[in-house]
Amino acid sequence: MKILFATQNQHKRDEVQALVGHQFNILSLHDLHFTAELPETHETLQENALEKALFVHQQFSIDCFSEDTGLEIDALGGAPGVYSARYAGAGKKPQDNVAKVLQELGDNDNRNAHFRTVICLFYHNETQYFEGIVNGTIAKEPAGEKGFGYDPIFIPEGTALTFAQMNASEKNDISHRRIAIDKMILWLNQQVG
Ligand code: ITT
Repeated sequence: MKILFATQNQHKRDEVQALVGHQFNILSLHDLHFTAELPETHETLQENALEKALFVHQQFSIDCFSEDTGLEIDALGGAPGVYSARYAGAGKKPQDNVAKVLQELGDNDNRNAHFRTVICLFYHNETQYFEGIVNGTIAKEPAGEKGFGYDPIFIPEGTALTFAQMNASEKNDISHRRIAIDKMILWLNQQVG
């Protein structure tokens, strides 16, 4: 089955293609030569995910899904959360976002955080949501070159490594995105029998 992933983030697309295996062919906006930035104007991950999926559905009139992800840090009252992409400004620069998190947290001992992904699937004119959460802590300094975004400072529970120190498959085994995608695939498989 072919399905369009409404994202401009190629890292996300690559992770999701690896997660779903050969059963699904994940088309990206890049494959369709559609380069417009997707709107994210709301205050919740769910609303933003819906907005992105609707925007793309209106362009192509085909089933698609989008996802919005936030890093939610307890000691920062859940920030950067829904504002994760632009936490340090409109430039959306990952290094600046990471630096801002470390600066805001300072020496705070409470470094508990989680990544939360909300997928919005537009399938046969109905909307479905799937959520994935992974708990962890924020490192004192960035470590690792792999992954993307906040991966160099996020240490998932049960490990001593940041996501950026893990291979793609190690991150994919336990990630927020993995949990949400598994739920979506289960649901899609139930629809097609
Ligand atoms: P689209 O909206 O086009 O999907 P985006 O990169 O803007 O792409 P988000 O708004 O969901 O996507 O991203 C929120 C921020 O969180 C952004 O800075 C990402 O780099 C970061 N992020 C998302 N998933 C992540 C992950 O698995 N690991 C680390 N950082 C992640």
